[in-house]
Amino acid sequence: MEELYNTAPLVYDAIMNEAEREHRNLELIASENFVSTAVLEAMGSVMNNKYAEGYPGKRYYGGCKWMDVVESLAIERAKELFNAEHANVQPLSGVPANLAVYDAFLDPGDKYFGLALSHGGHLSHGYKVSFTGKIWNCIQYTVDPETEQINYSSLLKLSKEEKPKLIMTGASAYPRTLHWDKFKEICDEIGAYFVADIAHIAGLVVAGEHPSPIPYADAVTTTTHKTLRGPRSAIILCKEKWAKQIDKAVFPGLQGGPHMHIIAAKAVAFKEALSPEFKDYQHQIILNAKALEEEFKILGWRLVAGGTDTHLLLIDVKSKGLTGKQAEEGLDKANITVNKNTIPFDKEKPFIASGIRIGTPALTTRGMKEDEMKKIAKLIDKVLTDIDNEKVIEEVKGEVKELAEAFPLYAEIRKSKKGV
Ligand code: DSN
Repeated sequence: MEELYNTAPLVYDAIMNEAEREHRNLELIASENFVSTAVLEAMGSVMNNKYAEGYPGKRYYGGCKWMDVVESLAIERAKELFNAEHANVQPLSGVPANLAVYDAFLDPGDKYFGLALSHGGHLSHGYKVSFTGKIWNCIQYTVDPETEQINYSSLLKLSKEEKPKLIMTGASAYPRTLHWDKFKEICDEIGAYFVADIAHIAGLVVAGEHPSPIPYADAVTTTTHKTLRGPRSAIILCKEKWAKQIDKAVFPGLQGGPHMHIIAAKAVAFKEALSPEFKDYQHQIILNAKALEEEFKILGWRLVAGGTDTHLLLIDVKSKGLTGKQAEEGLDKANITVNKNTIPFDKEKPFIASGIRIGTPALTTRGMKEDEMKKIAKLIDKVLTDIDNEKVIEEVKGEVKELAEAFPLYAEIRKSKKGV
């Protein structure tokens, strides 16, 4: 990154320091991952320079020949990956993708359902401070107080009472399998559109490690940077019959010029995701999450919904007298990165929270397996059960360093670092 170093040394330095941080820390944020250098190269390419409003073969700007090539590759690969009839690869990220789908199916003020934030849902599933909760009338459904999982009978009952025009399904902090067939039955019963946001589990879906909503849902949204391990962005998949209105909602409804460098990177990441190695990677993500589950249970931690079927776990740290914020900060000091997270029926605000969310996609990319997961669970337990003990934190930090060195990340990039 010679030119960057010469032009903007402080930015160069921050980027290099971030590469070092990503290597040195144990990254357990369930929504994060490490992309390949091929994906990074596509993102940092001249594809950034071009306006390409419109769609392949139908642009509002001249000179779009190579834009059409990369966007068509991304579209075809997305369709193949998910076995979808139609793909729109232009959404800038997850929230815009969800906004576009709501716009395609709803009029302002229409009623829809979304899973409540503290029950595992996402801001863009109708949370009150999000535009998705202001433009449309969102009723938030919750998980069952006993199982901490979706109760499909209760959801059916509520749906019959409220008659939403659309049900948004999917989650950002729900550790169990989502049963798309049951959601579909509910939607059919009341004549609602069925939308699935699979941002967290898209990679698992591609690899057959989680059921796919594609056969059931009218539209499916996903970010591309979580388990899917692509650039920071999103796509929408839908039945052919909705293709026109989805495309219209994305452009010109919500967005202007698509980010073609990111679309190029999506085409790269989707090619990687079509490989047999990607399937093995997704399987290991699940094995690793199960290993964490087993070890945390042995160590006496309460897991929301009793455990996990996916890439993530939610630990109720309140059950051992901590807040999520304290746990996150304590672990951060030991170079273990997690995020505080509300848990179902949480009495704390999201900024404090009673839980932490832990996910395995990023460390699995580094090559860590079940043995490392068990070790990491023990390190987390060591910090959380003695959170004010600086000596313990230093000890754990040392063990984290050893693990990080054994599974190096972005070694070539870090090796080239110059001082500023
Ligand atoms: N903010 C993301 C997450 O961490 O789950 C969802 O978009």
